[in-house]
Amino acid sequence: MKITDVKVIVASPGRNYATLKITTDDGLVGWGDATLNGRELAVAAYLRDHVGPLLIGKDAHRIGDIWQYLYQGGYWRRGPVTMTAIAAVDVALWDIKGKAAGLPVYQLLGGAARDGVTVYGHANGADVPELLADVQRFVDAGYRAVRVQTAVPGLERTYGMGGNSTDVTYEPADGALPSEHVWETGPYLDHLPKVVAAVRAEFGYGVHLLHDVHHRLSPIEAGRLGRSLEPYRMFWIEDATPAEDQEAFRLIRQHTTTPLAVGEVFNSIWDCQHLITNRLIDYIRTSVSHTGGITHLRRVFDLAHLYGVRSGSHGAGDLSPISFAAALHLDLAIPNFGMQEYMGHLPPWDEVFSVGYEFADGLFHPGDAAGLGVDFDEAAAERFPYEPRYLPVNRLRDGSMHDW
Ligand code: EZ4
Ligand code: CO
Repeated sequence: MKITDVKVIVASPGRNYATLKITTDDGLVGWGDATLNGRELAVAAYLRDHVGPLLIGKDAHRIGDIWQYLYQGGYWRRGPVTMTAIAAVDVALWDIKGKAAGLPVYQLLGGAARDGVTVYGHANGADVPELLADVQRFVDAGYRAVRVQTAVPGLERTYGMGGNSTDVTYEPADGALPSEHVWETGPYLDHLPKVVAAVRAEFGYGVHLLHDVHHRLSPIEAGRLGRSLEPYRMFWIEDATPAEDQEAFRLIRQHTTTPLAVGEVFNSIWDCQHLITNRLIDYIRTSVSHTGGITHLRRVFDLAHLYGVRSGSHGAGDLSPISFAAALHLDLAIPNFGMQEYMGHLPPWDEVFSVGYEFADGLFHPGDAAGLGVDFDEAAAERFPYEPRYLPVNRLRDGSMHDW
């Protein structure tokens, strides 16, 4: 089964997505997600100019060998652009293998280890009453887990908040240039425990609560936050501190029993080796599209399993439905699944993508179509051309750059 064509499509149905299409000589087509938010064209060029030509004529069944060929064979290894490109190829090849076998990808990964995949939704609010109403919306829809974020008094713009807090536009990559926000840690650290207390007072302890710190704290500040949230028994706090310094998580751990999740900006197993083998985290949140695809993410989760760390796959809206489907197949099959993020996608995403995954009673199932169960309409994609978009940046009051 030889690869005959490799094509990259960059389109913006709701937001920018880079999509990889691999075709084989027996007419099978596989889809991969090559989206790297705010850097889409770099991955598209990497695939179009440097990877596509190398794949023509290769046996599409040899997923592991092609992975090593692109990783070891590329000499430079790792990095978000490379690993997103390799992920797109890997996921497209799993899609093809599933179609060739007539089986959904999760069956090729060993079959279902659970009935469905528990997801958490994103509840947001400009203030606590608005947040409570949004949490109610998820509870009513059957979600068993909800991420809670609010605006912070005194700060104009905050991660998790946007024009309309009840939809997924709160975090657009929103400008042709990055917009600039102002950040202050003090008000946030004082505010968040009150927010979570209010959610617990309203909803009790029957729903899992999560929160995303988005890399904004120092390790000792994260320790303080984790400790102040202990009475409310969070499922996790996410990305409490930047993790280029993996050892920094030991400092957080020394101060709190609040579970820790991290990993959405990681792109290889080497970014979390120390975190996992030293048991410094509880959930590893690397994503299928930024961490080398199903092949590599499965290695990350297998390493994590050895050390009692569970999966927590990133599932934001800038990961396309192809990535979300791929994540669901892996989530369903691994022994140490923890939680899957589900942010949803902005209309008119469904004019371009059609999906087989389904939600019921708090759980997603990837469906039983052969392959990933996702289709991409190339003609429809042409109606939504690429638009330059960037995530915001944060500065402190004195103008210093800070993590957004
Ligand atoms: O800001 O995926 O947990 N979810 C997140 C996301 C990230 C985006 C960045 O592209 O933190 O919303
Ligand atoms: Co996050």
